[in-house]
Amino acid sequence: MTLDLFDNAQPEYSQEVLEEGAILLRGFARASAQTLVAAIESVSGQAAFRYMETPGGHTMSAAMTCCGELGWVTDRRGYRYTQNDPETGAPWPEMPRVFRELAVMAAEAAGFPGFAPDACLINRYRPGAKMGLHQDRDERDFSQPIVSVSLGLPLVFQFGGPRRSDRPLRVPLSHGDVIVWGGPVRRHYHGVLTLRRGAHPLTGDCRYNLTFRKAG
Ligand code: MD3
Ligand code: FE
Repeated sequence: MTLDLFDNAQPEYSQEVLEEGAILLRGFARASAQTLVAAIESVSGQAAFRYMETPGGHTMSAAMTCCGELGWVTDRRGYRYTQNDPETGAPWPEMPRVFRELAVMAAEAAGFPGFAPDACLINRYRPGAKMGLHQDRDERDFSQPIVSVSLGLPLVFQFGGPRRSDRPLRVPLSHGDVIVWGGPVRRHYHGVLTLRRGAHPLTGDCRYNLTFRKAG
């Protein structure tokens, strides 16, 4: 790890353990937020945000795009990781350096050194968008954590247990918050409640969420 990795770290952040293996780093991404949003714009200029269809035929209310060696897609055929954007046939855009550095630093700060993400899913929520309780289980290696970064408008995150019926904890997430999920909680159900209207100085009427994964 080189020193310049730390240039993107927010000096003022606080650490909160939601549950063993679920570490909330409040404000960790605040100092790099402007660079992160510019990088989101660069990625989405190459691989546009799109509303994907679920295998059940529903259209997701969050728009998505990806970067890195692998990208997550869903359509009528199912959920999977692909090397190419199905919309263009081109490889997913490279993972911006600021993305990778932030994810690696956050994982390290939470006790997961050596995180090597090969996929970043970018979710864009506009008012009215939500994500129901689900598990992330399309990745090959569950020993690696997932790092999630919230940017823009705040919302309420739902953190459940290993069964869909487990009552979820509600966690308000705001701009710059990062959560690292590793160990057994990596398989827990989670989702987000409907995004409320608002205006954020950096993102306007939306919230972005970045999730970094080791998928392959
Ligand atoms: C807990 N995204 O992209 S981030 C997803 O806010 C996703 O866009 C939500 O769930 C969002 O799959 C939630 C927090 C998160 C992400 C992955 C997890 C929590 C997680 C994986 C395992 C356990
Ligand atoms: Fe998820």
